[in-house]
Amino acid sequence: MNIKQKLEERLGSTIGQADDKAIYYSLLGLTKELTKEKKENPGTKKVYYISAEFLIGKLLSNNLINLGVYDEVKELLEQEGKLLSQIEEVEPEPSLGNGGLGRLAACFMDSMSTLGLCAAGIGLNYHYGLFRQVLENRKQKEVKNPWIEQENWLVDTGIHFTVPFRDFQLRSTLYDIDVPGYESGVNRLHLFDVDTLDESLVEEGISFDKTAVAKNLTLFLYPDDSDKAGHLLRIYQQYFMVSNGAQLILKEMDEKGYDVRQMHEHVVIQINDTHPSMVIPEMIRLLEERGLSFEEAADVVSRTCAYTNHTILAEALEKWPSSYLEEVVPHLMPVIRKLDEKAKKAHPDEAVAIIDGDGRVHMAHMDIHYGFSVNGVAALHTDILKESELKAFYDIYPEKFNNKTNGITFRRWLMHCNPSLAEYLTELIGSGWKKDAQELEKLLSYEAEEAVRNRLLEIKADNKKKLKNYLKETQNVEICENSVFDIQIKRLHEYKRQQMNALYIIHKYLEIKAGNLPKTPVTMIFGAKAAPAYTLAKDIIHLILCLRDLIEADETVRPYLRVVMVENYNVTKAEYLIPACDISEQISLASKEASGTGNMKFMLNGAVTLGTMDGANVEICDLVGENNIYIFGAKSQEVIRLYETGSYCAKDLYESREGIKKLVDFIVGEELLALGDPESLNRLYQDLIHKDWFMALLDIECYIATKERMLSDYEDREKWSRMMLKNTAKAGFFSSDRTIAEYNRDIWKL
Ligand code: GL7
Repeated sequence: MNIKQKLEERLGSTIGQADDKAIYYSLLGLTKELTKEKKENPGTKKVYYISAEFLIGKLLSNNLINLGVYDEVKELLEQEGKLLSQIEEVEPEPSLGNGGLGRLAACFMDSMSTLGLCAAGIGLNYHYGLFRQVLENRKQKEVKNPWIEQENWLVDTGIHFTVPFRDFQLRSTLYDIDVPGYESGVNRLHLFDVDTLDESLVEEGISFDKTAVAKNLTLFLYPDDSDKAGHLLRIYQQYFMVSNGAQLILKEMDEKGYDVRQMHEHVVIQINDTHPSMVIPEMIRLLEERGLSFEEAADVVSRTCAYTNHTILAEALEKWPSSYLEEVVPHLMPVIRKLDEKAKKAHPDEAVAIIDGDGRVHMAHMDIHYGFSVNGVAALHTDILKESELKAFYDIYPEKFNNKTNGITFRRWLMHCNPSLAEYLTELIGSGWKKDAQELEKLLSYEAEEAVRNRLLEIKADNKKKLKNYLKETQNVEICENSVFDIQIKRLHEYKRQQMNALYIIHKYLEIKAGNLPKTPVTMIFGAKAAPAYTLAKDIIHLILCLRDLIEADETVRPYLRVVMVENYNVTKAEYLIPACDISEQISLASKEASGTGNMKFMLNGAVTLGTMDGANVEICDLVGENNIYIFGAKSQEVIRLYETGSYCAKDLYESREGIKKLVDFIVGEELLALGDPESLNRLYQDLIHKDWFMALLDIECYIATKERMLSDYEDREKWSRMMLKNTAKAGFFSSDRTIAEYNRDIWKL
């Protein structure tokens, strides 16, 4: 049977007669069936990538691409008057992740399958994700984000484990999502769930009884941890994830007849940030149950586990009070204490202790002592880990430290989200880039060809129109496709400095009011969720939405400047936004953004970066050269020095620079107070003057100047299109296939 026959058999009608929903569910079933026919990636050594989140996005198109039938299905549907992009609207986006860390895990799953590596992901099957963001009264409201409603990608494996806690135990069920590689074999994403989950526990918004663990364990990703019950719940989640993971690994080893004493020859456990760190003591505990001594178990686990650090922000480096661990997993504490004693004996330095003087367990420290590899996620980030943040560890274990600059899968972030660019590239340089992204460099030989550059501009213009239509349909906002699209989409955090971008908007608003009109209008687009308990982040959203409405109501400004906040920013929205972008905003305070991966997606799709020398921006700059990127602001060394000496003073800048004062004062000026919540705006205003922990005022002047220069360069279409071409051509390095090949070469050795 061919695909058409198979599809119509599932539909029980012709494609033409069926509605989008029926077609979607038939395609889902067919895709699962085609995936089953593929072979699993084989190997005698396997990597288990454990992660609290996998931000996988919708899967239909990507799986069709990887199975090699995307074009066939698309054409088939078109012959019957149907659009695949329309049909895909039916698919709910899985609520299994939140930020760059989760999206990275998803890109890695795609690349591990594609490279034919024997690998699996391990995580939790959240029912409601982080939350769905609703923008109401110029503020963010959180509601649950259900996605497992009908038939979906999850496959019930019928596999169960029992996970012990202090007062009770929980039975798990394992659900799998198949991950077909691009023209390659299949791996699995293993997601554990509890049988006793009770969705009715969630009242209005996202609040629920945090103590009813058997009923709430997999409801939400990162449940609110502003109180003790929240902290405990996160420990319950993490332990549930890793205990199931460890039991699954042992089960698979048993089935293959491997000796657990040789675990390191058959297994690598990649610990993605500190959320899965308890896998170390848990695996040791399980091996002790199987008769290994503590020393033997600790030794083999240390040769099996590798740790990736994704941030230097203290708040994200988990330190659990041992009293909390005693309350949830008392059976793990004896193991952790022994690990701590052993480490202290060899390395008495307080700075590298697992359990500190206050009885807190430093999860990252446990990972570094008892893992064989520690990697950062961009060159600058790894240097900062070695030279400052984790220097005490680097001095002890220099051989463990290595860098793996992040990457993105070009299947999703070019072939799927920007098919016209992908097709045009193939027309110019052949299709080799799909398997070897470095081949994109062949594009460089076309730089002088005006026709090629014009076609790149045309594709960009089409993508801008597509985004315009999408925003009109989904959010009822009308934007002008002929304006400059300036986009900042990422989690909302002070260090990412959306507040600095908001100050730019104020600057531009005042300029336009003063009669200095931009040649081409500018559309400032934001997409960001703020963590529910992060007050200042919510204040920043409020400021942006107030500015949006101020401008919207002002007929003298509106034709030249618009502000859009995309509601509930997620992977699907990113897939519309990124191909349409002109200016990619990557403006974190230098040293704070470990890598960033949005920066890579924008570059690949021909946007030009406006950024600081932070994270992977540094490597982008090296690749494209200073003439094809707009860099501004303090460098990481200077920022680190300012923190060390405590010499940054926002107030001095505010008081001494008239231009800065004018922008900051506008936040609590009468125009905005007439629209916004005075408490919220005031809090942000006070913070900027008295604290400004992430130094927005330090860089605001050069940020404004650089953006203005960029806008003026945008008018020179030849110059701009050369930059676009250069950015796409040089993006090959950022393929996650390259990243994963390096993980395998240096760490996993599969
Ligand atoms: C992050 C970093 O902030 C981000 O810069 C990096 O690209 C990503 C993947 O390595 O990891 N760390 C982190 O805690 N989150 C990230 O996105 C949530």
